[in-house]
Amino acid sequence: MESKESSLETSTPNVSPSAAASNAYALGLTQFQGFWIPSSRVPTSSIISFQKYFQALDDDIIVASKPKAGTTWLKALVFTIVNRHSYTLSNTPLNSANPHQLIPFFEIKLYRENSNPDLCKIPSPRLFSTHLPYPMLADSIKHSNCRIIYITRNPFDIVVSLWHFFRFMDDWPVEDCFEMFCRGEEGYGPFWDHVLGYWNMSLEKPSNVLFLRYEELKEDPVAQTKRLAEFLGFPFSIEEEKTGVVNQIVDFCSFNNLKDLEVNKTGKMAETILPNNKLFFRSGKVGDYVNYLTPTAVERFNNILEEKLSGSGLTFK
Ligand code: PAP
Repeated sequence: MESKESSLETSTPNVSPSAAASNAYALGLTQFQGFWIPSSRVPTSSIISFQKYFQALDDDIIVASKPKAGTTWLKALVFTIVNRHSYTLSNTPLNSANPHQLIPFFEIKLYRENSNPDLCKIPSPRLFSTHLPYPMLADSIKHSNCRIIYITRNPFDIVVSLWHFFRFMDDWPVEDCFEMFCRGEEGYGPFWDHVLGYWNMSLEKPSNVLFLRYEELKEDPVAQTKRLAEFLGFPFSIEEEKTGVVNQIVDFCSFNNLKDLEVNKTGKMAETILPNNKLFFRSGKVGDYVNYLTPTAVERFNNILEEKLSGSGLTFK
């Protein structure tokens, strides 16, 4: 794989398709700036435009993740926390829009539709999202004081979630998806480089980058929602805590509540190739991978991960 630093200096797409492409998902990937980008849905030109034109503001909030790590859930929480004084839970736009429509992706939506969109009129704080790895973010983000919340998840559940998600294109074997992860050739992968980029920044700039895990959110959503609100600069008051506001937000953003909203049951986002929004809500469980991956496969990936993450202090249970 080429050096990420040097590839970032060029504005010319430097792409190469996956050599091992054997299914619709893999065929849509290209190697770009050191990572595998699903370029059939995310043209590299939109990434270049984002890197060139996006001007971060100090109060911007960016939700970052690898696909299937809990992005939709985190977006719902962030939107609700930040806008809780403007909307009640009964009139929040989340009742009629999928979280992805309220916190747009730089590369999948904003810079794909327009190479230099006018983002000045978005009310403060502006909420954005990205699946791009840290090295591929616009420099203005790295040099600003804006806040990034990164969510990750046990990679085995990510593999299984991703495999299910893309079965609408191709009924591919879960083993193929797993092998791609082992090679580091999945969308926005390698997994280890993606997660390490944000992990290291969360250590270096803890007031700018918050590192969250899907499993922690599942285990104690109330504590993690408070942590999130504090990091975002929208802490809950004692009064709010006493009157149950945190619990209400957690319940509203829960898997069971979001998945049953009409927009998420039957809605579809016009700008995507996805057949419906229901695909974003499958089972929402921790550890579902044991039903799909063999212990040998798990051990193999664990060994790869141990080597790739060694010395970083980052581990996955
Ligand atoms: P995306 O990157 O395509 O947006 P993302 O939202 O990151 O996907 O991940 C989807 C996973 O989060 C799905 O996991 P599963 O396949 O293992 O079930 C989805 O069910 C889960 N998910 C979505 N919303 C919630 C929620 N509110 N609480 C918990 N899990 C959720």
